[in-house]
Order: sequence, then C-alpha cells, then structure tokens
Amino acid sequence: SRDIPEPDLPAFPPEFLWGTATAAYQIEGAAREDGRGPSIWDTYCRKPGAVLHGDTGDIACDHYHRMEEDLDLLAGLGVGGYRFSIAWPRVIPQGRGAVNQRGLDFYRRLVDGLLARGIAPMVTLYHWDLPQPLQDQGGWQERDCAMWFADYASVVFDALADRVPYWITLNEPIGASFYAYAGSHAPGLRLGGGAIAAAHHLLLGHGETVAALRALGRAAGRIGITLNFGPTSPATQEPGDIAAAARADALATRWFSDAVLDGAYPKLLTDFYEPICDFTFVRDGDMARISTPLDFLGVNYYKSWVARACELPPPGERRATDLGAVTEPPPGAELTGFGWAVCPDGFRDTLLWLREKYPGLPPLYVTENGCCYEDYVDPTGRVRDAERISFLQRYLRAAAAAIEAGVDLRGYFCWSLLDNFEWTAGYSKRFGLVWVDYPTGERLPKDSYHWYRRVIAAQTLRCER
Ligand code: PNW
Repeated sequence: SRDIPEPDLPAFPPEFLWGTATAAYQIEGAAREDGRGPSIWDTYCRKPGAVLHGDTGDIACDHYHRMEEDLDLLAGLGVGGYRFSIAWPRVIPQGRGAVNQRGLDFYRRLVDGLLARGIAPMVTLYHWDLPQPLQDQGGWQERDCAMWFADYASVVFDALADRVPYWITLNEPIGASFYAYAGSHAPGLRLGGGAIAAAHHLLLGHGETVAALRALGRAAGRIGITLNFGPTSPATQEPGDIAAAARADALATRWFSDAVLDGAYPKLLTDFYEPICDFTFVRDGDMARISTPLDFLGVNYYKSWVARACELPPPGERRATDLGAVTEPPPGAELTGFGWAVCPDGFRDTLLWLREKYPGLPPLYVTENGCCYEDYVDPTGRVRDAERISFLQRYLRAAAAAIEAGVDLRGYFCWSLLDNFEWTAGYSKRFGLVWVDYPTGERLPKDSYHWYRRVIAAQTLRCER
C-alpha cells in the first residue's frame, strides 16, 4: 500500500476529535433478535418499490454479531471518537412501556468496548428508526410522540449517561419529517401541514430530551443535535429562480437551525406554507423549549445545490416538500457516485455562515461528511478508492480553513466506518472506509481507511510534540 498518497493537510488543533459515524438500522442487522421490535424502516423496506432491489436492514453489516471486529477496526484506525445510534425498538420494542434489557445490554457492551479502547462514544438517540407501534398511533404527527421520545431517552440515560461524553438527540430531523411524511423515506407518507407538524414534534422531543439530560447534571455528558446543511443558490438570475432557491435554501439550511438556535421558524417559509399549514400545533412555550441552549451543534454536510423555479401543485395536493423549486448540482461540478456535487468551498462557507448567522452558536462537530463511488475489490484484493481519498483531503482542507478563520470546530466524523444500508438506495451506494462483502459480512479496509489512519496519526503526533 505504498502508493496510497501521503495526507497533505494543515495542522488541526491538538485536541481535535477524529472519528467515524454509523447508524443502527444501516449496520446492525439482527432485526428480530434479542427482543427487538419492528421499526418503520422494517415495514417500509417491504413495501414494493420503496427501496432499490427490495433491500432491507434484516442483516445489513451484521454489526450486531460482529461488534468486536468493528471495534478493532476503529481501534486500528486510531480514532478518538465513534458516532453510532441506538435503535429505539431494541430498547423499548413497543416504543413506550416495557424496557428490553437485552437491547440495552448490547449498547452497554458497545460503549464499554469503545471506552476500553480509548474511544469516546458519541451516541445518536434517533436516527430515523421509529418503533412501528408508535407509527400505528400516528408517529411524529402526534404531539405525544415528543414525550414518548423523551421517555425512551431517559431510559437510555439511566443506563449509559455516566459513560457517554457526547449525546445527539436527533439525526437530521429533516429526513425524519419532511422526507418521511412528504417524501421517500419511511413511513412514506405524502402530507402537507402534517409533515410540518411532524418536524415540530421532533424538535419538541429534542427540547424535552435536552431538559431530561440537564436534570442529571454536568457529569451526564454534553448534548447537541445533528442537522444537515445543503446550501442552495439560484441557477440563474431570473426572479422566479431566485425566489425558488430562497425557499429551497430556507428548508435545506435554516428551518431546523433557526428553530434550535434562534427559537423561530424562517418567516419566508412560514408565509409560503400558509395555504397548507395553520401552525396551530405550535403552542406557547414550545419554541423556548426547542431552543434550550446546547453544548454543541452536529453538522452533516454532503453537498450544495442550485435551484430553478417549477410549477407548484394546488394547495389541496401540495406536500411540505413542494417548494416550487427543482434542485440540481451546480454547473460543472464534479459528482460523486450519488450524483452529488463535490463542493469543499460550500462546506467551508457553511461553517463560516453558521458562525456569522447565530451569535450564540455552540462549538461545532462535523458529525457526517463523506461520499460514495463505484468502489470494487481489484484482483489483488484491494479497494483503490483514490476518489474518496481526494474527496476527504479536500473537505478536511476546507475544515482547516474554517478553523483558521476562527470557527470553533472541535471534531470531524467521516461517514461512514462501513459500507452499509443506504436507505432507499439499499446496498447500491458504498460510503465506507471499510468494504463490506454482502452477504458474507466480510470486512476489507479500503485504501481510504489506511489514508485516514495516517491523517489521524500525523495529527496526533503533532500534538504529542
Ligand atoms: C445522511 N440528501 O442522510 C444520513 O444521516 C445518513 O444516514 C446517510 O447514510 C448519509 O447522509 C448519506 O446519505 C442524507 O438527499 C440523506 O441530501 C439524503 C440527503 C442527505 C443526507
């Protein structure tokens, strides 16, 4: 592996937290084992046409049975942190009520295995896998779901709060609301105002959960939320395109961050949503609860877009994701295997923008950034993913530039440790530093794994000097 390029990066702060990220449904498998209940993704994967090739997370990377091997892969990488999510239906199979001790035990072993290897666990409490029984009661469209979530979080805190330094309430609530209730994610509904209410109830659950952890005192670790940022600019200078891009950008960058950091939804969009949403689900005190101060903000960044205007369905047929805008990659952009634009400058600018826009911004962690390409195992048994190395190199330079410009960025978690179940794309998109052979489950570190290991080692050496 001598031909893997040397990392070429400016120095990061000595205490910078290097890591990788995964999510429960995407890697665990063991969907019916040890008392786990069904989630909305188990159901959705069985809906014809919902997921490419009818793939499911039944086996996934079989991480549930290969946890020790995956812990060793993390240790071999030399990461200081690992971000994973806890499956609510493993801990409380019915969503509320009886706790499944065997589910909790799995995560206790995972946390202990990380700590034994000197790796800090960063735990996401909700990465989109709502227990199906709760969906049957209305899911996030129900205000009560916020309390069901906070109750589940409290069960997890009781078991693990003394050992987990970083908590994340929600991963990308946009995916769990707008895409789930008005798009192509589970449960696959196509709602208008109902999806906006779901988003509000997710945020309310976030606020209640922050309060629940706060009540345990400082020893219980730090808490934040992970939001996705997909900055969107107009494709042309036509007024219609400019207005369409402003709406798309408000949803893709500010709907959730304004609520959490400023205590209000962007007026541009609340005005636009007026024909489909009366916002009566926002009650007195909600926005204060939602904007409870956080210890850190998790930033997921994958790409930027440009948008043009398109026709809007009449209000009666309009979904929350219908913004009268179509998005596409910026012209001339290099694309990843998903057709997503490679735009490290957009990443740097997003980090700078966050600092400008929100005066009380807490420290940042990049909780996801990464790419998929047409990786393959070559005849010598190697995965030569030079494109991923180049991608990561450029994004890490952008992160360094943001730090240099004064952004309080404390860590970077590459998505993902393993190739895994990429939601509606099934197993067709490989984001891993480690190749997974489906369905034998065999792991093979890609060239990018070795490259990232050297990045981390070089940065760590710098801090020891
Ligand atoms: C994130 N988009 O999802 C999720 O947090 C991960 O679970 C996922 O595997 C990863 O990014 C890669 O997709 C996204 O369409 C899903 O812009 C869709 C989009 C962005 C992020």
